[in-house]
Amino acid sequence: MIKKCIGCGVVLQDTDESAVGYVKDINKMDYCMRCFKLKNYNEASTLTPNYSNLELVELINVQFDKCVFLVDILNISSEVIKVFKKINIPKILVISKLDIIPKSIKVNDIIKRIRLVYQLDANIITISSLKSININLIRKFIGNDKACIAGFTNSGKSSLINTLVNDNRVLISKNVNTTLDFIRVDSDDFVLYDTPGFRYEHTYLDEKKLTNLTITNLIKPAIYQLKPNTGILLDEIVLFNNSNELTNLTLYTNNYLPIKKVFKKPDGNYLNMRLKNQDIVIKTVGFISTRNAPDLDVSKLEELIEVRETLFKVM
Ligand SMILES: Nc1nc2c(ncn2[C@@H]2O[C@H](COP(=O)(O)OP(=O)(O)OP(=O)(O)O)[C@@H](O)[C@H]2O)c(=O)[nH]1
Ligand SMILES: [Mg+2]
Repeated sequence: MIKKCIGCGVVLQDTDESAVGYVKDINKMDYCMRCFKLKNYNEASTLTPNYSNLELVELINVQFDKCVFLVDILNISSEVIKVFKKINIPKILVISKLDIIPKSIKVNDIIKRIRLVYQLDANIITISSLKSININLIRKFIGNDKACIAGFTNSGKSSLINTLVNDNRVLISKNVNTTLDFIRVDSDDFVLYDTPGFRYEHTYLDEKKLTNLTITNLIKPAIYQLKPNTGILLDEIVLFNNSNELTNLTLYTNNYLPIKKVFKKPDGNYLNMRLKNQDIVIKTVGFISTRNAPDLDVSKLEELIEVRETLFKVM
């Protein structure tokens, strides 16, 4: 009989130590070696799920009655919404990790803005698994149907499953690609499926060879008023105000990223932007709202950056 790892969903095997799903004793162990190390020693691995984004969409569309699709509040981008739009079974877009944004930001406004900015006609709700906010709305949506919890990697799918069943069933971690395969989770009320995360085409994590930039605490939006010909350095990303006006930037990003002011533009390639009430999304880092940036140079690879009409009312 096939036995699967209860942490990540891969098939367990006790024959090849270097292959996926290895356990010393298949009869006694429920976690593969990788999940055991991740769970007990927080040792990250570089394994990725064995499905392309397209394969995942196809499997979700044929195997399930309903799809709960998560995106964490700092990582909403056209790449994510494009995948959500490909799901053709009854679905709900769930904005997760609501607890990390300040209470002053009105949730209903965000939902309205998402609909408008991404031209979405879908059912959208906001949740926090950590603080158990709006979890009942998910229960109501699922009903008695065969539902899966899907979304990009690290969006909080497994955390939502554990909150829904009120038990630590599946492995969660701050790293990307924790869940590697589909996992059936039974509870008294329903059957749910955890799924491997969709992968971003290109991210800041790849750039930096990092496995996580997870934000688990409330972010404090950092507000910068840049004088003419000054800039900020966000880790390695430069935002430089070339104009002769003040430029306002509000950063909704990982608090761990070092931020420095710069008074001379560092050498490098820049994208020039003229922005008003727009957001610069930096994939897997968060986003920066601009009230007024008439001549802003932004460094770093083009694929990491996306500009959109602002989602949060600029503070
Ligand atoms: N603040 C906050 N953090 C959360 C919440 N839900 C999940 N997280 C954190 O987000 C990180 C990823 O959570 P997971 O549940 O493992 O995410 P996942 O979508 O299953 O990730 P993969 O399996 O890797 O695709 C962990 O550090 C969680 O603690 C939430 O509601 N609030
Ligand atoms: Mg997971």
